[in-house]
Amino acid sequence: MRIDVVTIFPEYLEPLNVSLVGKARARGQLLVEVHNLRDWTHDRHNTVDDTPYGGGPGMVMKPDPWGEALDRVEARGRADERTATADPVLVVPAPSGRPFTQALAVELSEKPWLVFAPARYEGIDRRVIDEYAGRWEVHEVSIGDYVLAGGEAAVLVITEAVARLLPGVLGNAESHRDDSFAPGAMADLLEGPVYTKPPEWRGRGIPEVLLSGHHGRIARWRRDEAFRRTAAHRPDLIERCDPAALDKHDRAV
Ligand code: 6GU
Repeated sequence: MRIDVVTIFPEYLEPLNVSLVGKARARGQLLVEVHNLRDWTHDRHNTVDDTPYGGGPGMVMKPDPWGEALDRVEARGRADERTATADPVLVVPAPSGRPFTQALAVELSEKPWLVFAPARYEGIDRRVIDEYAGRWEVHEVSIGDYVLAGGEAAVLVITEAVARLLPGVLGNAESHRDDSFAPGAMADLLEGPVYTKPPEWRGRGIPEVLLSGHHGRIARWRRDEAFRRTAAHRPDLIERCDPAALDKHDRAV
């Protein structure tokens, strides 16, 4: 996969050199290019924002630098044999976007080329998104019901969620299976608690069932713990789940 990020804070994306995403880049499973939006300004002050039409507080990102930047990013990707025939998918992080979910992470992980356009200030001039929506697939995405100062942190979040789904990036493909929000047996339940050595720590032991070696009972216990945790932390997930996805035992828990 190829990922381009256009931002006025390239240094904000440095965590993409670390850990899972950094390793995927080093292995060549993921190509990331971070571009400075100010490289496509032409005035002495490298201006990227201006006052909003219609008045109001804050500033709006000017369309010109974005248009030049996104056109250049597209040309660079097309010049690269790995994305020469691919279509860019534009991801615009914004609190006004559609909620980012595991399902969208899976969808994006199947694309060969993502271009992120994180905004600062009150957002990007709408004509930029409308222009590229006519040429590319565009997703406006929010990572939660709170307001960040800019979209860069959301780019880190979305990139990590997507990168770990790429083939070969996670050591053990089974690690996806029981993810909270993964489709399958534990559908719509959060993961329950986990334990490792030592068997006693500060006087606290391990739930006996995990030491029993009885796989059926362990699976039952994990399911119950997942159900309990979901009911406590995310009752909305239980409300909206298909009643058929709950087993008899869940109701007793
Ligand atoms: Cl994607 N951007 C900003 N600025 N704030 C947010 C967000 C994104 N998602 C939630 N809050």
